[in-house]
Amino acid sequence: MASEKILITGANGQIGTVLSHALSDKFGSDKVLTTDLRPATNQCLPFETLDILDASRLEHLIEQHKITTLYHLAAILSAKGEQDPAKAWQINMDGLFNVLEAARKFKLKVFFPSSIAVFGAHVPRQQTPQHASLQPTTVYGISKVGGELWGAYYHEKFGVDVRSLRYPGIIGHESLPGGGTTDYAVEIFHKAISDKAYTSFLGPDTRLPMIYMQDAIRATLMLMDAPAEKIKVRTSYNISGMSFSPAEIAEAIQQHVPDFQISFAPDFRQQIAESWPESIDDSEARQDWGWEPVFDLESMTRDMIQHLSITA
Ligand code: NAD
Ligand code: AKB
Repeated sequence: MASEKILITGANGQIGTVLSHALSDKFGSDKVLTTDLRPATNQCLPFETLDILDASRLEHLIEQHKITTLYHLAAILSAKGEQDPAKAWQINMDGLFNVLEAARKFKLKVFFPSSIAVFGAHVPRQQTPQHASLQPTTVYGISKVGGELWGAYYHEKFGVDVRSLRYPGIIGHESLPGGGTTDYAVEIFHKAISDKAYTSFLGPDTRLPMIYMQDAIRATLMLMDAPAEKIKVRTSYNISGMSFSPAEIAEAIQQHVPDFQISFAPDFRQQIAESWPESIDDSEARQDWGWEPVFDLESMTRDMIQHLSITA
């Protein structure tokens, strides 16, 4: 869309830091307004402070900047959410309502990231299918199930073009994670470079679905670019990149850092991880809009080590 003007909430987080630059490369830096509760540290894009709970400021910014598309990334993630469930529920649900209501009023297109955290008991943990029972055990997962359903409702009842992906754990060298259960898979690289040792808060054999940042950003742009008739899932699409355990990623890192040592001290996040799938079936995203990941464990590890070694 030639006149597209984008607002990103939670733009200073792990994904927003990278997505905002990808969108600015695609549409031009004057077409992207980044917003967050906390001030920008290294953002060079236009920025406004925005608490997503402040609906009137959100609407003011949308009007002032003639926004057409909103990427709603502001949220509290799984591990942080368990430490303050009421706050996580408020930010994740009331924040999304403010976004959906603004989208209805101003006819915006919306991207809402969901998560593999929507799954819980009673699903196959290998190749978890798109359409499965959603009984999460974290407040984060419950908020994402609610968010998916509200997105589909706003699409159905009000014609709002809400699109969504169930991201796996995202690994990238550009930014640090913000309080999730999959954070270990980013931390491990930083510690491998700085200390040649890492203590994992998940046990050695805890497999989880993961995706490299480049693939996650590409999936997001592909989904948002796809013609509306190709979007058959209006709750949220499963997408997959790779699957591995802490022991397996440590072995992949040892190919590049031979004296790297891993130890294990599982904490409360172990239980969260055990409630999630080990791998994801993303065949509907592949069929509907041509999704295919590029990075596997080996190529992601090589790229992470290369980038982090340069900046170390
Ligand atoms: P993050 O924690 O790194 O960033 C979230 C950002 O939201 C932070 O910069 C924070 O300051 C901001 N924020 C928090 N409360 C806010 C409020 N009240 N108002 C405005 N901003 C507020 O998270 P992320 O990893 O970048 O995740 C972005 C989105 O993607 C979230 O919805 C998350 O659930 C989803 N997601 C992320 C992953 C992942 O592995 N990173 C996986 C699945 C889904
Ligand atoms: C988390 O661990 O909370 C996130 C996610 C998979 O949603 N990274």
